[in-house]
Amino acid sequence: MSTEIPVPDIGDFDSVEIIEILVKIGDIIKKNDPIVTLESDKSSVEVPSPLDGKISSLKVKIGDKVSKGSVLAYIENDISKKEKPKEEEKIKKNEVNKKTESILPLTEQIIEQAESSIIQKPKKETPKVYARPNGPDIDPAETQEWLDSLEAILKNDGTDRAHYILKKLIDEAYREGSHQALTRITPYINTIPVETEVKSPGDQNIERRIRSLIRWNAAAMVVKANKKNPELGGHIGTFASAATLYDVGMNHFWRAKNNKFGGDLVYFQGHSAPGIYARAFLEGRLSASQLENFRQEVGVDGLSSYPHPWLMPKFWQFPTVSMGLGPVLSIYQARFTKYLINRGLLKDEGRKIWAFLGDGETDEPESLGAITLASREKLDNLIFVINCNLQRLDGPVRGNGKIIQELEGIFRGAGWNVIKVIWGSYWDQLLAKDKTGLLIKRMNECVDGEYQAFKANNGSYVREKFFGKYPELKDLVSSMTDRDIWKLNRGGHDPHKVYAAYDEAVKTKGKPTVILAKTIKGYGMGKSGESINITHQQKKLDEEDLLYYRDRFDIPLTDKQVRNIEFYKPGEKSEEIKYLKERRMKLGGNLPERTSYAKPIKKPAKDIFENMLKSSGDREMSTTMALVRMLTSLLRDKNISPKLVPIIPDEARTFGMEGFFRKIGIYAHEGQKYEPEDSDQLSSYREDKKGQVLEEGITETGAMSSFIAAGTSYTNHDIEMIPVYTFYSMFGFQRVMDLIWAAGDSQTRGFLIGATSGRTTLAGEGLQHQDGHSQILASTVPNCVSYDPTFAYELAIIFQDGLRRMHDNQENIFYYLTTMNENYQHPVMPKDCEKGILKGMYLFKEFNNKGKTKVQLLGSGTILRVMISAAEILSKEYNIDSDVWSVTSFNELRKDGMTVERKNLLNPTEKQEKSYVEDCLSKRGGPIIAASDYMRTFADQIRPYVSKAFYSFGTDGYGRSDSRKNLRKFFEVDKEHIVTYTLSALAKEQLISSKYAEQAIKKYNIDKNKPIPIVL
Ligand SMILES: Cc1ncc(C[n+]2csc(CCOP(=O)(O)OP(=O)(O)O)c2C)c(N)n1
Ligand SMILES: [Mg+2]
Repeated sequence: MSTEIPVPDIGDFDSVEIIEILVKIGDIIKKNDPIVTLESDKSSVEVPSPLDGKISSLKVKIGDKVSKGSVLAYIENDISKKEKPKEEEKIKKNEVNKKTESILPLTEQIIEQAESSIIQKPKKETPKVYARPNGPDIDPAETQEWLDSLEAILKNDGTDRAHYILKKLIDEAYREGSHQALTRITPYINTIPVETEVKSPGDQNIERRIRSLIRWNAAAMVVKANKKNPELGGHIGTFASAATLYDVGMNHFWRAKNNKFGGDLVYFQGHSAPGIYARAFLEGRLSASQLENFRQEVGVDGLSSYPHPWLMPKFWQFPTVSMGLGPVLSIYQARFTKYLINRGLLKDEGRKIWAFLGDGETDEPESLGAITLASREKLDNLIFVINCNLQRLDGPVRGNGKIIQELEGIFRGAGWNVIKVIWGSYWDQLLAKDKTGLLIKRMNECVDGEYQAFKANNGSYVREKFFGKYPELKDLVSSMTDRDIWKLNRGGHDPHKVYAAYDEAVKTKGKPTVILAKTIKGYGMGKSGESINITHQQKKLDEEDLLYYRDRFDIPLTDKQVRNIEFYKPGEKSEEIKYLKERRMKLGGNLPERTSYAKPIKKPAKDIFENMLKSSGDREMSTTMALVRMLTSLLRDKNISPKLVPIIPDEARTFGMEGFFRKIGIYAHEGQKYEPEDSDQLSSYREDKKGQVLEEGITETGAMSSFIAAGTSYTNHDIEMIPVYTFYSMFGFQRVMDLIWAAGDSQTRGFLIGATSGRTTLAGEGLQHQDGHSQILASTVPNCVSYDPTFAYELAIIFQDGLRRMHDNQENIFYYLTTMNENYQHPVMPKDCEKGILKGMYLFKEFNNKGKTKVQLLGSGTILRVMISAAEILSKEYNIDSDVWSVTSFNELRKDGMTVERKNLLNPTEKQEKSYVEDCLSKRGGPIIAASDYMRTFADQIRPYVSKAFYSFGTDGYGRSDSRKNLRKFFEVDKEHIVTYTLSALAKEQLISSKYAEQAIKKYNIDKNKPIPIVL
């Protein structure tokens, strides 16, 4: 039986053109296979088949206009078994999967419920029975009594009183030792009760010795470098505070990548790098000479100041030192890992993403800005460790408050599992003796400024100032010496407490975990830097300080060796080295280590781009639309399609990308729990657990972090992916430049698309939206390759070459392409221009009229079209010939110019080479007039590399709202200004009389007295 395939509801559009027919008569197709592609003036979208079957007739051809209900084709769906699509088998299998999928959430829910009901293990000596908060009530009568009491209080004394009683009950529960978080902020004690702490299986003595050696070598590295050259700088105090936090992870938790396992990913706090190097030195991965050359990277095999994958590509994985970037990148890394798993591209091996951050670092909006995404997406593969040493660079983080409590409230409020590691084991006994809760009260009331001061002083100071406030507390420590009091340690320095916290974190299901570890900045540095305000910048230790440090950590060095600041590494057969290596071997290998075993993505079939190289005929479209068309075609390529990661921060409709929603789905880890209101429409909002689009919401920071996660997936997950992040060009580089810089450092591969770009193409949006400088900002990132194409074929050639370079050649570059929202016709690709497109310019058209006066017109992006119009006027009205050049990239031309110039200067006796731009222009007549929709600086970049007179025009100044025509007039990049300025330039070059320019000024009503737009 034949059934018609009509155009479904396509939203607000009527009479939409068919631009592609994707089936032939006789084709056997599956439900949802595309039949045709429709294109409105804003977007293109494929129409899927509503059922399986065989196409029996086609009712449309390319160029036809259709509306909702128009019949596209007929399909026979009672085809014989033999003819059924091969995929049928797979579909059947999928059906089974689908069922499992629908069961899974229920199972997960049950597990989740059961797990969340597991509460504090009862103290051994007094076993108690607890009602399961989410389970059945074990004593309904008792519950009813409590409820009746509450009701009576509410009735007789009102809500305030009821509130007071409830608060009292909770306080009492805490005082009695309940560790269930009943409030957003819990008392200032460890979250994990002593009784339930999981004990470390490690040999604590050896681990302490190893840690001490790492501490020493880390400090020595910084002191040595600064002795050599005080300019070099560095940090001792940060790692000193974090050593235990790293050591426990390295010895017991962080599994390396190897041929059996994908590896945990650890974002180290940037300026703790010396400690990470010091461990790698003991492991034999770095040499003493490399340590000697800490912070010396020019001409020697030195070590980067901070984690820089670009500079140490086999070692560092994540650039973290620009504060705030590590945390946000790690969140999106964790999400991207789940994305790959849910899409079936990556095995779920329970890998974890750990991020270390400073407490001061949490001031950065990037640090906390995405934490709700982590809980919303149930990222139980993510663990934050915040080193709360209470200090940042200048002084206390929250001198008048408590950073740990503040962060606890924020993270718990955001739905994270919060583990506070405040007090070390030496406090356990005191807390056990504190029957009245007075010690906890004192702990709660002290502020961080005081806690810092305690550790900057000594035991007797702590006795007086902390315990001394209450006689009962003074009594509590009366039998302890000052030395004993001084030994009362902080949780983050206690390997037992840290181990227990990490153990719980890795076992937590359904939510991310944050560990808030209290430490001491400059731990062990004594009077030279322990817990004092200048600790952060302490990079020199005098002899006395070094001797103290040696003694404090029992480093087996003589006084002379200490004076020489020697590194210490025990022999290969020593207990320490054997232990350390064995631990890492058990955990799968080295960490950090950057490798890639990804298979290159096969290049797409050539015909995928064929349509883009043809003329669009009468059809007008923007380059943003051309991009969407190209991506839609690429989604039909079986090699490329699964690897494409379209990333959009809530602007899919602006860019005409809403067709992707239905076609490839929006990634949503929970699938779609609702029927979207537009479900009957062709571009309905379809969320899917296997969805491909990363719809980020309004966060350029988040979208950029996803871009980096996807673009570095070739190293972090051994899978090459192709992120295409499309954004409003104004909210790209300008907004998230630091992340783009980090993308470069990370060796990210992918395409950044600055859509609706240029100062005058986004007419109505005004000053805050109109971008005239993103291309200039792009030029500052060394491994960013940027283009400002005008025509669809240019875009296709560039994109295709990008895939070749990043995936065939494995070059660690990324692209920035600007696309516009101005609709115009696209010509057929001129012959032999591919190389020029990629190099940055090619001859688009020659206007040969009388052969008398000539000018070289260079245009980029949308302004190339202005140059073409100006060339026509110059030819027709003034008999002036011109060569019109399409400049696809002033940035690439500049790179070539710089390189050639440098080579020539270094080889003065050799034959001097020509820059590419000079090669193009030197034999051609007349001055050069160059213009773009960006600031003049953009075109000015090639000025030094040409030998002709050069005039550049652009859109310097703030944007504003108006029509494109008026904006181009205002910025003086319309055809009238270009003609006038060209005539004037030719007069200046003595090639024509100046009267022509004067006449043009009058003819076009150009106001000579209008100020230059940079002041308006
Ligand atoms: C974006 C950014 N701003 C400023 C700095 C300079 N800086 C480096 S470390 C630091 C203080 C860090 O304090 P905290 O986060 O508490 O780390 P700690 O050293 O105490 O562990 C500052 C301001 C930076 N690295 N990045
Ligand atoms: Mg700090």
